[in-house]
Amino acid sequence: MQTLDAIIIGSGFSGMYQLYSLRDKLGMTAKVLEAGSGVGGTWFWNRYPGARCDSESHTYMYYFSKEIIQEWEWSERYPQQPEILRYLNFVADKLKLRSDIELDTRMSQAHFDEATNRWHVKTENGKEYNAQYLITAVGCLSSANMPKIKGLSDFKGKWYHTGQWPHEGVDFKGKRVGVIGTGSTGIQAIPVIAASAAHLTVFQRTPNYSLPARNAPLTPEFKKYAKEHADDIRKIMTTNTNGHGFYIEDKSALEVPEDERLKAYEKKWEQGGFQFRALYRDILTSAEANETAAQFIRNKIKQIVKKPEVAELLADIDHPFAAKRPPVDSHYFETYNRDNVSLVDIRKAPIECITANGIKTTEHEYPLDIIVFATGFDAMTGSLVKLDVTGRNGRTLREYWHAGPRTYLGLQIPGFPNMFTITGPGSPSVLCNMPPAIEQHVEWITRCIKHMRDKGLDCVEVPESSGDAWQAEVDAAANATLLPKVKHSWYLGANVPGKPQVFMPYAGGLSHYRDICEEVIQDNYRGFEFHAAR
Ligand code: NA7
Repeated sequence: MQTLDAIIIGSGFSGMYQLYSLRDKLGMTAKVLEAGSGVGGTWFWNRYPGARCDSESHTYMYYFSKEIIQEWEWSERYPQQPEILRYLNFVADKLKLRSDIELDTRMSQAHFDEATNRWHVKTENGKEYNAQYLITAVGCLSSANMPKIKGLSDFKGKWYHTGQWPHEGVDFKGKRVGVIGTGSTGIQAIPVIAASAAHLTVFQRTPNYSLPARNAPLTPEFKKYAKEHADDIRKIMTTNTNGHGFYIEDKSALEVPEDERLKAYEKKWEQGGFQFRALYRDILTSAEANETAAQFIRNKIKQIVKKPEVAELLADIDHPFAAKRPPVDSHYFETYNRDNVSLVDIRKAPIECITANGIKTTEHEYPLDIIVFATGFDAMTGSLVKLDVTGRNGRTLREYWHAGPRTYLGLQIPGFPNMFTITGPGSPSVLCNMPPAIEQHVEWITRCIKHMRDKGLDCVEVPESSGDAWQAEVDAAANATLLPKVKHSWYLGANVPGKPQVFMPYAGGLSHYRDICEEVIQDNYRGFEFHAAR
């Protein structure tokens, strides 16, 4: 058994920065346990065709290191999966992290020992560790949601989930392909698959708004600008609602005349990306304001898609715009103008089963060679409850969260002392550009641990009352927006049958959340309880 100060689970953006912070800033001993055979987390697994980040590359990176900012160069406005993976490998080398990352090592069990205030951790490959701190860096969208559709084992063709894509890739040439799912992932993969498949059938349950990315190679001028203005860019990312590189305009969609508003939407549509959503402050809070954006996008879909019945199906969206995470696409709607692409409405005629030959809906059987499940993730809690973690009084996380997650600030869970959850439920991360949200969490945790070391404290935990009070804040923040209005959203856990429906992310905005976390520290870690070493 190896004795360490900290065990970190996962080597994506979070785990790598947490390792660097504890090891190199605080001089602690720490190890990252990583189930994959390489670093990168989400970007190690999600290798499906068209996989790309919908945050702009100059903001989808660490900002804690000036050297990394200066040395790394992105090639496109939105980074593709292979480039992000190269970036994370570059960081692992640059910060000399590899010696403390155990690859191909899946944690199988973690148990809190109340006598010593330490975690006892076991891995599937038989390693054992004893550590004061257990820090989960498992990502929010990393546990694949595989729908249980009758007959899958009878299917004679091949099938894949986008989040567990084979590293050798998949050849769609000459194949009849079916894609289930039209979330961000499906919307990215569909145009790329359509370009090589003989025929692509898209099975759509809920139509989706999507914004054009307008991806393009970055110009030398922009690359220079981003490096020279790194401090300004970081300031924007850390003082706005969503962690992106722009502010939300402080203007109501309803206070501008219609022609002016349409021109503004048109301009943002042409510019591409999430800035469309940032045009008016009330798009996510007023149904009326939201409808102005929603209607604009529905009209765009009908203009782009040439076959009226297909356009109608794609634009038949009844939830508010951006109340489900809006995808950003490259030629998604245009793809339906191809002769080799068809759209099936499984809201009207649901999938009955999978047969040996393909997918059978209540109306028709579609013969297929390959089925792609772009069906998303058991978001925010899935990867955490899968970990076999036992806290105080022998209580497991799965038991504790049976009715939905409870955390304090998304950072700690009542009854799980000395355990921190980077981007845990109750934090705003999934509503934001991730890297700045991750940096804030890692830095907060690092400060808390330093505080404990400075004061000779052995154990930090949160009482139930802190978890209850924070969940009330999470609910209130969500209810001030249109987000909980969507019944089938993964923010609520509604995409996974049987999952308790609790609004999971904190919707009060990243900068406000940062302020709360800072106030908590200034107020002597309000809501946390510390115990001195025995
Ligand atoms: P999402 O956004 O959860 O989308 C999943 C899609 O799959 C969505 O269209 C679902 O329809 C559909 N789905 C899920 N289960 C089924 C079943 N059983 N039958 C038919 N269709 C189904 O996941 P993504 O991977 O696209 O994106 C997740 C996040 O990853 C994204 O926001 C980015 O942050 C990165 P539904 O809408 O539930 O009717």
